[in-house]
Amino acid sequence: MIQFLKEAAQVKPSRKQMDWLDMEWYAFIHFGPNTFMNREWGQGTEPESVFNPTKLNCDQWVEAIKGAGMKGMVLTAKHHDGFCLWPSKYTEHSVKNSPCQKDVVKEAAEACRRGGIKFGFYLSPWDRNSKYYGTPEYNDYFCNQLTELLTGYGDIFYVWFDNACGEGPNGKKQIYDFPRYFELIHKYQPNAVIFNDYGPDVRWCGNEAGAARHEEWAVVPSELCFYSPIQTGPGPMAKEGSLSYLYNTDEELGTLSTILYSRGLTYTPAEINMSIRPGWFWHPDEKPHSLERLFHTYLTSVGANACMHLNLPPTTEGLLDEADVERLKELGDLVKKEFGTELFASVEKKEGEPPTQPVYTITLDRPVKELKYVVIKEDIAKGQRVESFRIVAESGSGSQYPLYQGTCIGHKKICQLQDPFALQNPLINDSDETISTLKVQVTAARDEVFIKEIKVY
Ligand code: FUL
Repeated sequence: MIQFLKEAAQVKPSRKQMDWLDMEWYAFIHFGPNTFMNREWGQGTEPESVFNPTKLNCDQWVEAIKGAGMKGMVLTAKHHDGFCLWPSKYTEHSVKNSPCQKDVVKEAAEACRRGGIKFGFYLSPWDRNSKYYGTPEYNDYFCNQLTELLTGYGDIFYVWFDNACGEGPNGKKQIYDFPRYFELIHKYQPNAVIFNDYGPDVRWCGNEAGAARHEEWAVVPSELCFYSPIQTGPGPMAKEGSLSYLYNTDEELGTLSTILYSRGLTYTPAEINMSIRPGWFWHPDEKPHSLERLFHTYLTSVGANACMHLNLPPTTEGLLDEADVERLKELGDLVKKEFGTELFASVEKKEGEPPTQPVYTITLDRPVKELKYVVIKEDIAKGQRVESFRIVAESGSGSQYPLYQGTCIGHKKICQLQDPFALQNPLINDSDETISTLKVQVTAARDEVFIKEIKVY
């Protein structure tokens, strides 16, 4: 068991995964014929003429995204309807035969470049329009399109595959050649991370509601389904990688030793994705979600060892909806307000503690009456190790109060001191007491702990 944990602690992220985690949050843009048909999934039979954004302006998208502090954008270059937002040489079902006549991928990539944010794309393998779908030729078709996108639009930070494998024309099913797709990405855009539900670089959190789990580990069991052309049931995307999960896997995955020695563990952090409004595509009768809900998702994604991928669907004009822009601004402003100014404090590691149970003392420059957040980062370049920790406050008079009890940390843990998982904090409601010192005590870890940063807000 101890050996197993030590091996789990050795599983490390790649440089590109670390760069991606540092981005923390970025936008999704769902745009295409569905926008004009008021649909979520097109059938592939929509005439190209429906795609007619009258005021397309990708700079407006970027301005809103950047203004909120997000670091990138991922555009649906092709959704399940097979319509290409760029003038692909390999199909007639694209912008080139629409009244729009613009290469929307190019417009978006260039706007990102101008605005200083990163650009990536979503390319749906499920194509309800292509006549090749359901035949081996489809993989050639798909690779040709993928190559166009990988080679024609500058640096790509992210290739996002929706793993859906539905029926094509005449109920045809397709076997996707993912290893071949991945090879192309590695060849043309070696710094791009790949999302394909189960990895290889980023995995799905298992729902589209923006709901993260209390414990989201980046080290999860690799599974055969990673490179299998047809996925069967949930893989590690829907799992948290916690010790109890890894340990109780007999039924689903086999014994612990089978996992470790035949399938191994992999560093595959989660993405929490959701749309700012109910649909992925824009619908005139929908409204954005509440600020509370979006901020909660921010805390439990960016602040829980994952990234947040927030969809902002342009309207039929080709602009982001003003209501979404306004809500996004509120969200960005709230993030800046809550995390813009940290409290001055010094952090010291106590000598003599066991390497798996270090204690960090945080001394505030001046005592405060209220604390909102403690933000902790592990040095994940060395692996993810902390299993559990607690935060204790010391008042000016020397009394100790439990503030928070947490599980994993990883890239970044935002401990919200009033969240439902926190223990009651008597200091917050007590007008006489002040906090001068905090202790972060790691209570269990898989191996020696390396904390990179602790900040207090
Ligand atoms: C899903 C798709 O079916 C939805 O339409 C959307 O694109 C979402 C992000 O992925 O699997």
